[in-house]
Amino acid sequence: MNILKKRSWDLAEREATPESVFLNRRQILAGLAGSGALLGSGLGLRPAFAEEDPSAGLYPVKRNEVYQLDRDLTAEEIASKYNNFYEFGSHKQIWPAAQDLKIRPWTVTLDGMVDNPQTIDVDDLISKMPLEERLYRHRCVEAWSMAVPWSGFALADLVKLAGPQTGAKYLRFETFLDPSVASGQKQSWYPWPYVEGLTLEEATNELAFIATGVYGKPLAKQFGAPVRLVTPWKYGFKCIKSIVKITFTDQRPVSFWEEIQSSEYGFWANVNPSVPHRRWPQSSERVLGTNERRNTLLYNGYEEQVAYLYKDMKGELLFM
Ligand SMILES: Nc1nc2c(c(=O)[nH]1)N[C@H]1C(S)=C(S)[C@@H](COP(=O)(O)O)O[C@H]1N2
Ligand SMILES: [Mo]
Repeated sequence: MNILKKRSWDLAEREATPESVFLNRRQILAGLAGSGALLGSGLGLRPAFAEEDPSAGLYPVKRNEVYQLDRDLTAEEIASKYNNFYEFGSHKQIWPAAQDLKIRPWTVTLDGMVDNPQTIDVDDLISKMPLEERLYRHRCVEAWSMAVPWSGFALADLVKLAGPQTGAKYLRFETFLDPSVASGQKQSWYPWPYVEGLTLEEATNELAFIATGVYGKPLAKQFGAPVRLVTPWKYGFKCIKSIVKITFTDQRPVSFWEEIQSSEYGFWANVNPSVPHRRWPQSSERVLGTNERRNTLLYNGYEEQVAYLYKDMKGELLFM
């Protein structure tokens, strides 16, 4: 038989947020709720997305067309089943284990050198921010890559909410700590919780983004729900997941991987094809889904937006 099956990697960019599909699903769900045929009622209609997520109704959000890709988006099915999230295991198939993470209630604390220190409920935070969708490339230091439609808001808006004081130079991000849910955190040789850092200047660059959703829905847990950082010009490990705290400081934060192995992982972690990592040459990357090999681009293709940040830096290891 000749069945024409659409391969997952045929997903075209314009299908990233199949608005009609999601809207219809939402309408159907609303209809079901109204008719008493509730979710999880045994009809097998319980959606895999937005389970108990009060922000589900906010998505999909309008795409910001400024951010264009040079490749197809990675299919959701591929991107959501190949993740790094060491809290749930040191392999790529952590998505089932990550479903144990409770993402409500959830608060994010903004503290340190700020005028407006606060602990804010994640839904209050999301409702305050102008949400948009951005298509970004994502490049892991392990030399695989994908292209993903994030939803969320500019990190610069969150910086504004905090109100950094004079002298604040860095943002230090922290992931939740709960070994009873995240069994990886029982492995005491790792310096939990996961920590990452940016300079204030990087954090207010237009590309720096806080993702609250992906593929036109709230973030699935394995992507780092309910809030995660996205810095597409840096190696993926900078994109800290499931953030609970952001501290503004004058001290350069030591990140999780830097603490573990400072000869291999540094603070800056900007993508550069001509600076090999000890274990992975960085000149090319494997595209998830297609396994195509592509040449890696300086700053992951975002040189125009970010090169100025590093122009006058001498003696810094910018590319590890
Ligand atoms: N808290 C936390 N954040 C994390 C990680 C992690 O293990 N824990 N892994 C990082 C790495 S190495 C990568 S490549 C990206 C992977 O993001 P993805 O699973 O959404 O592709 O998340 C980053 N953020
Ligand atoms: Mo990574």
